[in-house]
Amino acid sequence: MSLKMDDPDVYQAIQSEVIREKYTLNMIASENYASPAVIEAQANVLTNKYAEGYPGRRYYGGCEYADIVEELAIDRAKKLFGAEYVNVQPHSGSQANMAVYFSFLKPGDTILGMDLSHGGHLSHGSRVSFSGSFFDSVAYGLEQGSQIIDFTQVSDLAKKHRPKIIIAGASAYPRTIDFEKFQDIASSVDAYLMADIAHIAGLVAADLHPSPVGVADFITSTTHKTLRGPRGGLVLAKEQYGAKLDKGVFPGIQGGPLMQIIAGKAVAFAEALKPEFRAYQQQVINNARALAEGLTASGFELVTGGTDNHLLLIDLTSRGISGAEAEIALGRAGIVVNKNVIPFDKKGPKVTSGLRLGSPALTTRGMKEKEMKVIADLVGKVLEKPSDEKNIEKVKGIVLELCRTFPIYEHLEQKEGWQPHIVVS
Ligand code: DSN
Repeated sequence: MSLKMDDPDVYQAIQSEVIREKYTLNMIASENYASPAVIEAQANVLTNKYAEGYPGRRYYGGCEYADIVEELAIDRAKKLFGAEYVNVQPHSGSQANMAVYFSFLKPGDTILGMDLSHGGHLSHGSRVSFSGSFFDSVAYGLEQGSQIIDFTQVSDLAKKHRPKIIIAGASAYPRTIDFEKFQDIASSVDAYLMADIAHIAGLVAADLHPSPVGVADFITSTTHKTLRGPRGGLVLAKEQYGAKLDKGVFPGIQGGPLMQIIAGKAVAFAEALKPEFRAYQQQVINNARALAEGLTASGFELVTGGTDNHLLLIDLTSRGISGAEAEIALGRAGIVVNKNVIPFDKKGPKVTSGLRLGSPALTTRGMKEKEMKVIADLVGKVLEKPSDEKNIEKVKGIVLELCRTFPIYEHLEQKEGWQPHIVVS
């Protein structure tokens, strides 16, 4: 019995994904390579188990081992972040945010979050998300010149609109976020503060970015970005909010928790408690800086001029190429990135004037500053002549060499008996 025999179509698609991940450079800032232990923890019989409720107070029998798994995840997350209360059940970052809003706000209340087009997230109040349709959302942005968060605007909007909650956090912001400043503003208008640390959770856990724990009322996150765990969500808070948040997650917005994912979270939190994790996060930052320096040396303009964290944004406005075109050209060379709007972008989200690049996944492969300089140079070469196939093939050769020198998931590649959809030359 095996997936390969029972369902060769799904098996082949998964194997092709293994090949794609092994032989391309993943520079998507929100992605990473979870460890074999995290992946194993998610692929097992825990997927069978209904465990609605919380450890020791479930609505189903047979939850004794589910309880152990969830308690391990909660205890480890508390230790990792120094948090009083943790909920590991949200299926995603958006659902972690939804759980906070629905626990403490009423439909029609005002929320103040970062503008999606300035680096915020859909669930921070965008009109196309539940956050912008259930709530009256107001958005703050970045200062035009420095492209850093405009705290004068945050404060002015808070005073004018008296939001019930202010959201600090971003999906595409390359600089340190001053949570204390946000808290001062939230306190001044009697609003809750929610810090969404989905992108920077690994840096926060490693003490390499100021932590909002003990500052913000609620902290939400995903577990799969810099934190390098399974795909999922997380809520941290002060103990006083615990009972309401527990109800807000279940039965408020979710049914049964995904126990196999919670097992993966427990494993990832234990990994993040090891000293090697801090060294990894330091290298993530060093690599993002090296990448920024390399790109600047190749003549690229970067939003804010550089980075303090794991990601950077290239402003392509002066290069005569859109983010969408650049993403496709780089993809053909085996460099996987995503187009991204930049602050005050004149192009829409399907075209964009920017690219978002991150270092977490490449750093997991063991790459360091030297490789970042080489990769910055390759990005420059592709975007110099995005339609020159010969040039792209040449770059692809160097990309493959880098991937072979810094291998990943060696144990997952099936060398015989199947045909990959992706041909590696
Ligand atoms: N889609 C994620 C990102 O790429 O940043 C945020 O949810």
